[in-house]
Amino acid sequence: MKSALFASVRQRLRATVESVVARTPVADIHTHLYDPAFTDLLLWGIDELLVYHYLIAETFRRLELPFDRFWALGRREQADLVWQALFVENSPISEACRGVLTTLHRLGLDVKKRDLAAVRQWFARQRVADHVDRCFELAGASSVCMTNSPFDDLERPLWERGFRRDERFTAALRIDPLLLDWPATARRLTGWGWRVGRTLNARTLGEVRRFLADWTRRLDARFLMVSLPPDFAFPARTDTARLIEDAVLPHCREFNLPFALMPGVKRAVNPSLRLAGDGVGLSNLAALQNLCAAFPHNKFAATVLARENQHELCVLARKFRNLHLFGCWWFLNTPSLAGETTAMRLELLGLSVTPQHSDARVLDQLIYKWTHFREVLARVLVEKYTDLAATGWNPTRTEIERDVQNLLGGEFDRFCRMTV
Ligand code: RAT
Ligand code: ZN
Repeated sequence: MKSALFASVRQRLRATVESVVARTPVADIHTHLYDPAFTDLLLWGIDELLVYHYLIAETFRRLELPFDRFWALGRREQADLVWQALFVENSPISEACRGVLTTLHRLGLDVKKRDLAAVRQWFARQRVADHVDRCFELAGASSVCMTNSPFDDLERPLWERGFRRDERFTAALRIDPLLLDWPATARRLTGWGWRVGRTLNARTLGEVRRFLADWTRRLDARFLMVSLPPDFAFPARTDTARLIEDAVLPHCREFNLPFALMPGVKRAVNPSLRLAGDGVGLSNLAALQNLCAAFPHNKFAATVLARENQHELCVLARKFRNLHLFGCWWFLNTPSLAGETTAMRLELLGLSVTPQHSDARVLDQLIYKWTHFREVLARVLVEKYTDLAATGWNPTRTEIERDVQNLLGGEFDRFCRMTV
């Protein structure tokens, strides 16, 4: 009797949580999408979905074609090869494959026909402005944060010219080249008129801060970001550590902006795969701990790539209120790993995290990344609220709505606004 009663509590909670999680808009804090004003840089459509680098890596496992021959093909022919290898000759079970099908299905296309030509025809009839609205609506996204690099020759000119912003696309200032290859970046900055030198002396560091201030204002950046190799160390006698300490962190304090670190990526472990050739390594989180401890008046956001780092990362966030965890990044964005990572974070940190970002590179991917993650999140939350109900603490719908809003962007907003 008692357990029958409890099963019905659980069922009611499930219905509430699923409906709240499905309806709550998400502010997606990290994507590689662009404001439509960037025209061709905003990728969308079936061929872009198929040549996503996650799928390219999987396709090469099945091709005998030399890498160069693949890269010499046009995008449509590459997409044909991906479709043939991963969807026709094998069942599309992987998370990235399933994502294409979820996207098409939710757009109203009939995937069971396995008719790529018909899918292409449907996309050819779409207009980009309407398609942006539709993808946002189906993903339940209220805004997406772009990844904006002043060092990207394709996007820089538009920022310099100026354009009318679409408010749904917020900006983050990405500074990998600045922090990871100072000699080359110093040459580029000099070429653009900044008075920097190879040596990181006071004048150069001051000029880097002026550069950061200029681009923060130009982008109206919400935070600064860098991805880092697993062996990133701090403190250290490196250009990277010096630039962080004497340019990036003072800049972030001045503008009250978080600095987002993404450690764990081993770039180009197989360069033949190009963008698909990056790997993962176990990060030394002592660097992050040292930063949080040494700079209590800076705010750090972090997502770490290796599964094996996740527990230590949660414990670190328990110790430092100036550290905000976000996202199940890249190779962690699978239902099983996102599920375990999210459950662990909620168990150790409660609701003071941002459990996911989409990392979408193609507009349409917003649909599947959020459809899939909402399933994961609802599953985890049903467990957690059921555990609470077992104590007699019955979460109300209003409380559940508040919690989900916070997980899907509210907490990150609060972190951005807070002063430490
Ligand atoms: O997930 C990805 O698409 C990766 O290629 C990276 O872009 C990563 O998310 C990053 O921001 O460096
Ligand atoms: Zn990314």
